Amino acid sequence: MVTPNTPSSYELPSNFLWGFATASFQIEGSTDAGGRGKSIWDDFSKIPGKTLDGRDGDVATDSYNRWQEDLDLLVSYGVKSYRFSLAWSRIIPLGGRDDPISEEGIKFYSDFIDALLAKGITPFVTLYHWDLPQTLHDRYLGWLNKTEIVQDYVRYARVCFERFGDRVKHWLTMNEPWCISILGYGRGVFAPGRSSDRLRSPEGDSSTEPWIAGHSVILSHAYAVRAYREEFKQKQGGEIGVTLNGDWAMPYDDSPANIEAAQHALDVAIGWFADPIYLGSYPAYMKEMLGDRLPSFTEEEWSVVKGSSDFYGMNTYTTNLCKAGGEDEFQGNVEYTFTRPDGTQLGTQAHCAWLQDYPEGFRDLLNYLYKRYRKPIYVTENGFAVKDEDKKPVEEALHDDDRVQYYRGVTDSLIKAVNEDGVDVRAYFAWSLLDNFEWADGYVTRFGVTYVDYKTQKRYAKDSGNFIAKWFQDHVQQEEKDAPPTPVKNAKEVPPAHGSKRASAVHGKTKENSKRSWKAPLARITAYVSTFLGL
Ligand code: GBH
Repeated sequence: MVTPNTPSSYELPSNFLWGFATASFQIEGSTDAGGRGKSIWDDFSKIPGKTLDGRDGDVATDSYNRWQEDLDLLVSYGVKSYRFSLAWSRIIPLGGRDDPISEEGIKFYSDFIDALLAKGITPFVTLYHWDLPQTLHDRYLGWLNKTEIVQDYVRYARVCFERFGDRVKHWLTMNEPWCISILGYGRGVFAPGRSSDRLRSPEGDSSTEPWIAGHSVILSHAYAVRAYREEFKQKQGGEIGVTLNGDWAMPYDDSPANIEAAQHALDVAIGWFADPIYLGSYPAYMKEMLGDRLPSFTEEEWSVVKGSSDFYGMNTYTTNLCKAGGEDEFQGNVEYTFTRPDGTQLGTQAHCAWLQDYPEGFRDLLNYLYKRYRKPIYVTENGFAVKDEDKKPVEEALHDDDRVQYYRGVTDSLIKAVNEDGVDVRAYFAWSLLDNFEWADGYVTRFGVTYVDYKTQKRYAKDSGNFIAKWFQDHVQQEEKDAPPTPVKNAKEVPPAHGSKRASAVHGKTKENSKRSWKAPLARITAYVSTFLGL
């Protein structure tokens, strides 16, 4: 176990946003309340065998009823921002562009947004986190029908901009297009559960549908962004982008085939969406692997897709060691392992098989994304599920050492990426505020920094929640406005900062502080120059 040695002078800028993330279906419950229409997860999660523990999302963490309690929790952690998602079928119960809007649904989110703002918490809003209105699936197979879904999604997005955009300044169009497409239409493990595997699904074609779904997701995102920029941005002044999942890919060893395999893994996990959106083209490997199964964009579509994200939204959890081979197109025909050639494990194993703790990979991924896509990065999800946490009594579960260790590692990587590598990172959201409905895992896998006792719905802060709160309070510079103005000529007389930055900032900007604030931009310039020189 390595204890990170973050240099004490490192910090994050005062406008850095940090907090926790959740998603509507994973926390709200109350699936019948307030006129909400069904989502594709409602019935899917009730089909025997679809969730590990056979449980559904009808109650979840009961946050539809307990949102005030959740808000108090956020306040107690001292967060600057909260990332949550809107349930499309609460706002438009039937989902479609000609279907009625539910004023009750609007009011629920509107009140919540007001309450966040009243506590000084910045809302960071995801429009779509996997809970497609069931009606749109029944009418035309949802994401498989590009012409219909693009229009319905854009109308939904417009309603949200109209009703919430006076107060919401940070929008995410889609959460993890790869998961929507591959897990929903390829592996068939997430709703709507389509797959070529007839033991899993009576319908579906895993060789074509995921790529079609992904195409619709990209276009829906892009046209919604265009609507925002043309009709709302000027008066509302917010920003909008997509958030992509993507774990760091490390070659298993230094054989050329495995080095290439790691890039192929990134091309399919990330490049499939990021290259069109940020660079205006598909990765060559996607075309090579899929041939004419990869849907192409018209010229007009390319012009809407390219440049359609104001920032890079990054969800990441782990690092995979990559070996060439295998026949899993969803991983780019690359095999993943956590076992190094010498037989050791990459890091601490989480409850879910796909996750081990490897903080160096987090830093490498930040560098890769920043160099390749050249956008400010918002880390919109990152987290860990402690092995067998569910089997522990509450008192024990609260001391979630492996999760604390995970966050120690990634925060150290984060601040080094900013201060040493010059990566422009502007936000960090840990997944998740609460233990919650973990999709196909049901409630067995717990990702929360707050423990939820599902029998009582009581919430208890875990050590990791307190760790994150303290770490960010210690490392994010205090806002200028909190400090009394310090005349520059007196700067020398101000004693150097000691102890927490919080305390030091109260005495104004010290010489040391102002020197520090140059460090990140300088590192950033150095990084740019070395990229241009091809270093
Ligand atoms: C996030 O996805 C989700 O946004 C969030 O809702 C969820 O609760 C959280 O993760 C924790 O799981 O072995 O082929 O099934 C994380 C990205 C990508 C991680 C797919 C798991 C498994 C691939 N996920 N990956 S597979």
